[in-house]
This record gives sequence, structure tokens and C-alpha cells, in this order.
Amino acid sequence: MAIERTFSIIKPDAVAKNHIGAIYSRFESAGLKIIASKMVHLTKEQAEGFYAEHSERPFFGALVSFMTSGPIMVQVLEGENAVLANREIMGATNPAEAARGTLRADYAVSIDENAVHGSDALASAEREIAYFFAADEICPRTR
Ligand code: YYY
Ligand code: MG
Repeated sequence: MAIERTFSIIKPDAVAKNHIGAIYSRFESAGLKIIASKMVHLTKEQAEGFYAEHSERPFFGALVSFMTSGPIMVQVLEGENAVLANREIMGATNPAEAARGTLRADYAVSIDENAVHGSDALASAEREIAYFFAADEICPRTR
């Protein structure tokens, strides 16, 4: 099994509802280590850049508007198969379809306000980590 890094966001809805600690606890209970973390309030330009792959989708404007509506927590998670492990902890994009016990089942209310983001592949994890964190802001425990 490979030790990977993935990128995670606690979205404005979950921050506003005070779920940061509960969500961090889920990551840690699953064996993922938080090796970088900060709170940011995205500008429109930052949110558009982050979600550029979705720029032609009908929900893009609403997504950018939601992601800039309040502060978010961004973090780098490290652990065995971290990319897939985090996607499993998160659950399906639509909370109505998310498996019981997943973050989206427990903390999301709708597909457009769905509590968390997680990278969908190693390549996107690398790109998304670099979008938010400088190398010296990341503190691997495996050093
Ligand atoms: O990776 P994940 O967040 O599970 O879903 P994506 O298909 O990458 O979509 C990104 C983001 O866009 C999703 O978390 C909510 C929003 N969205 C939406 O509002 N409505 C949709 N039909 C699909 C996605
Ligand atoms: Mg995605």
C-alpha cells in the first residue's frame, strides 16, 4: 500500500455549522494525518481557478458563489491510499446517495452544499495541494 497525500476542503456550510472538529476527527480516526491546514476565505477568482474543470457546467456560477460565501478549511491529508480513503470517508457527491456514516451523509444537506471536497486522483491532489500550500507549509510526519 502506498503512502499518498490528498487535498481536502471543509466547505463554507460545514464551517458555518461548526463541524470542523468533528470532520477532522473522522480523518484522524481513519488513520489519515493532517500535515497542513489553514482557514481561508476564497475570492471569486480563486474559486473559479480551483474549479476551472467545471467552468462549462450549468452549476458553475452557483458553485463559485457558494464556495466564496464564507471561510473554508483547507488541509493536506497523508496516509495509506489517502486519495481513495478520503473519497470513501466523504461519500457520494449527492448526500442523498452517500453511504451511511460518511461525511456527506452526516453533514451535507444538498448536492450543491455538500460539506467537503476531496481530490479525485493523485494528479489532481498534487495540483490542488500546490494551489493552496507552499512546500514549507506542509509538515510530513514520515520525515
Ligand atoms: O468531486 P465531487 O465534489 O464529489 O463532485 P464533482 O463532480 O467534482 O463536482 C464538484 C462540486 O460541484 C460538487 O462537490 C458540488 C458541485 N456540483 C453541483 O452543485 N451540482 C452538480 N450536479 C454536480 C456538482
Ligand atoms: Mg471533484
